[in-house]
Amino acid sequence: PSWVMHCTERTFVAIKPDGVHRGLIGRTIARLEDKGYSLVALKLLKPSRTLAESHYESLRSKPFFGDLVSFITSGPVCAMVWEGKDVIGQVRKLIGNTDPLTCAPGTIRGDFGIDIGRNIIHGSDSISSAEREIQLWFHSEELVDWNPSLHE
Ligand code: 3AN
Repeated sequence: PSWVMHCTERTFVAIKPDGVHRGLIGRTIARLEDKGYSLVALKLLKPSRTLAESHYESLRSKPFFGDLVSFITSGPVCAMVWEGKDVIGQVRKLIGNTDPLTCAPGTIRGDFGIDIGRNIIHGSDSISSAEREIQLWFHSEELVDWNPSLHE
């Protein structure tokens, strides 16, 4: 179908250890599916320090960097790649601002959190970070193509 042709943008989403421990994987996936996005990769892992430090590379100089890396490596993370029209920007809207206290109700952080250091979920903030983060967290064979015939 013609609509499949538009669904080429991809973003990296991770439910952080706080979100996993609180049982928010299912509800988070449901929100992104309900919006109309397709899951193209999914795994649960406890990230290594190296992976966490690379992921948050741009925040290395921040005072909270050490705590952030300790936190993200402290337990299971549900790493995903989602695909669809404008998925990077739309997922950021569904997630809400960095500080859950400033998020609108209805957003994931707005509905489920109060702490900036425990803000449940990560979503890539640009095309370049999405590409970088997808490569960092996944091997290309782990990404599923929903419509392989288009690329034959
Ligand atoms: P976002 O996750 O909304 O893209 P970033 O990239 O600025 O926000 O920050 C990455 C992560 O760093 C946040 N999700 C949050 O866990 C943590 N973080 C950001 N700012 C602070 C802060 N002021 N204090 C503690 N942790 C922070």
